[in-house]
Amino acid sequence: MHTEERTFIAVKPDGVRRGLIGEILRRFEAKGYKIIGLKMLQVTNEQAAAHYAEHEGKPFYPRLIKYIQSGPIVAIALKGYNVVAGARHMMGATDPDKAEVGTMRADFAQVKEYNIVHGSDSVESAERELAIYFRPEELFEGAKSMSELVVESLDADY
Ligand code: IDP
Ligand code: MG
Repeated sequence: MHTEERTFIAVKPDGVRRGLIGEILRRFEAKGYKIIGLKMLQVTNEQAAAHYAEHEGKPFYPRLIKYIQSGPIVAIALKGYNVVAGARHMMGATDPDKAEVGTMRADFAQVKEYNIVHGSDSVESAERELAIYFRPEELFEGAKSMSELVVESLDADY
């Protein structure tokens, strides 16, 4: 049986600064993924360390931590079929010069230090990262789609 996944996306500080919040949200919405959580926030030291724990000790780690805290991010929780891999496909490779044209990183970024958007790399990472940035009650899993509401309104007994 196919099940829907959840993933964690962030418009990184350079994406926010560049005015790309709407464009990034637009692309994911147009794909058909459901936005179940959304907020702008300043990443704390604790959140940055937890988010990028796998990169601790790498040469670029100190700059990465500074970058993700260099301004507000927009945290996005998405839900959909195969959304973890699908969203990363839409974002493109880490290095914008290697990303396929048409992906967000290829279209809007130049270097991997400033690649505008983050997306979880597995279902396990997604659940871990969602918990860093969202409380359970901030994720609106059960929100009905417009088509469900339309059918309900047509079936209303009045
Ligand atoms: P991903 O974001 O495509 O999953 P990761 O390898 O998980 O890529 O790296 C996390 C983030 O760290 C990247 O998005 C990028 O901002 C930064 N980064 C990765 N590799 C380098 C590097 O070699 N130099 C500078 N920054 C890097
Ligand atoms: Mg990664």
